[in-house]
Amino acid sequence: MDRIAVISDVHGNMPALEAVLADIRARGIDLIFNLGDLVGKGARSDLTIDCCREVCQVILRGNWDDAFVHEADADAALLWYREQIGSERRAYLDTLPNVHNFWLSGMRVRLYHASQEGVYKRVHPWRPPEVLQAMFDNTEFTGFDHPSPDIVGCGDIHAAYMLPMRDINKTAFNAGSVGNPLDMPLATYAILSGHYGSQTPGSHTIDFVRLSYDIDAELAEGARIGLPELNYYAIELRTAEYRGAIKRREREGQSSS
Ligand SMILES: [Mn+2]
Repeated sequence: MDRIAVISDVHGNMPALEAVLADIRARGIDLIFNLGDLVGKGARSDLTIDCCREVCQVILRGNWDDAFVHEADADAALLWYREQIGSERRAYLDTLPNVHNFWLSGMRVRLYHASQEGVYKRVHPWRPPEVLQAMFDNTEFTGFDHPSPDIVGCGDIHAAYMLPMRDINKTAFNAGSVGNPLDMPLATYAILSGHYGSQTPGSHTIDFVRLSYDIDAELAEGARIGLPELNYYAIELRTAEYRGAIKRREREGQSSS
């Protein structure tokens, strides 16, 4: 059996990435596929890009990677992150592909960052069946050169899941987030096993790994280099609550007082 580590949404958090890579190495896994969002939020987008380029065989484009390259209306935080990575890494981010298709024990697997519609089109697992089933569609974004997959793997929402869809006999999974998990404050990734590249039916597995890592070290690095919105970032890492929800609560608290 071959094993593939599927990592996503590292978001510049090097202590989390190092914990995940150490775990992957300890298991003897040497295929690592990355579903994008290498950058933004965390302290070291620059080092994260360099490290992932070295260790990942596949790196897909995420919405933050795309915004780092193409967002014309950049706010102060985005400009700070862009400055950190410099022009060569920014040009590299613009080379990242949308999808990766492969066979695993007779199953067609497709990986992408967020959904079949693009990096900015989010799908949560509580959406209606027709929305979830559309995750397997071929679109302009996925291309039309491979048939509809049996298994789709994505990231983007920073929350791991596995979702069998009995009506269509397909499975979607979300690899969770390495560096900015919003389901529980542990660095998360997925492991696929099966015969990589084989069209012969056989067994496969989809597993999830949750790891504690040095959150204090990441926040200390953020403080040292003046990371934007460090206070919100600290709450996200320690409690897994999204900063958008925290800000909304703060606004509501102000308006009611
Ligand atoms: Mn993300």
